[in-house]
Amino acid sequence: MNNTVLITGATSGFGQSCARRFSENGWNIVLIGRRTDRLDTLKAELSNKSQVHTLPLDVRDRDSVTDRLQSLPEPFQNVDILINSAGLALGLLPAHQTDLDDWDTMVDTNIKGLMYCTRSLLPGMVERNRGHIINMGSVAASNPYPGGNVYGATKAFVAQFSRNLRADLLGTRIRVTNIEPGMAETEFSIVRFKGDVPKADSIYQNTEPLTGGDIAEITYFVATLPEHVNINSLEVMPTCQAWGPLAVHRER
Ligand code: NDP
Ligand code: 8X3
Repeated sequence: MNNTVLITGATSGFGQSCARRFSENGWNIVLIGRRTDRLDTLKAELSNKSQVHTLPLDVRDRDSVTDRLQSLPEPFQNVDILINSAGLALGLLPAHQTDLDDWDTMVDTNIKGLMYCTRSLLPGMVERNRGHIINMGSVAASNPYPGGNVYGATKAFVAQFSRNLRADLLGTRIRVTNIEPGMAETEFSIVRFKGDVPKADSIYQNTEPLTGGDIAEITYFVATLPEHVNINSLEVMPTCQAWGPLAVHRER
């Protein structure tokens, strides 16, 4: 029987690249995202290497997530790896100017959606004493920046939630990993800037950012280490990115 990986955010970016990477090795794959056309296209692409099940789903919908993830068809029922990649940043405005709806959307997706998916699949993993939760955190969890306000805070949640899961799961063979990427060129910035492609492109101009393929390779590595090896967190940046000095405001 093949191993099964369930990937949220599979219609773009890291999730889509992970689907391709796991498919290369014949894994059964469950693809989750809201854009049905993209799920169908990816399924068609991967179907010669993998058995693929598509699940058009909004991870913010607690009842649907619970219902659909707990009633997966054969041969996808026993999920070995959950990759929680669905997530987003919205805007870069300072906290006092931001749209409260954007904050809600980030909390509902990056925190609550990730919680719902994890909670739906964990009991089966514990019962089988086998599984791996891989969360897409971010360097934004521990590196504050102007306009990062709630986005970074949601990723700080992901970091602590990942560690706390490890504490709860001690004594089982279930692994938990938080992958924390820096700048990566996906649709992330197009979403952040609400469809303003030139603005999104300017973020990556004259740089060599991480790609979805880079993160998929790292995810596959983490997932296929021997079962007794748990990477707790893995922070990765493109070589062209590093930290700057702390900002100091000076009165004139
Ligand atoms: P993309 O925008 O390329 O992909 C985001 C994915 O999330 C899409 O497949 C989208 O699918 C899905 N998604 C968003 N909202 C929902 C929802 N409510 N329900 C279901 N699926 C949803 O971005 P990335 O691949 O770059 O981002 C993946 C993760 O990595 C995110 O959590 C992001 O915060 C994190 N990250 C990204 C970095 C970067 O620089 N790119 C760096 C560090 C972390 P659809 O719209 O079809 O629903
Ligand atoms: C995405 C990386 O630096 O834009 O999580 O927040 S950053």
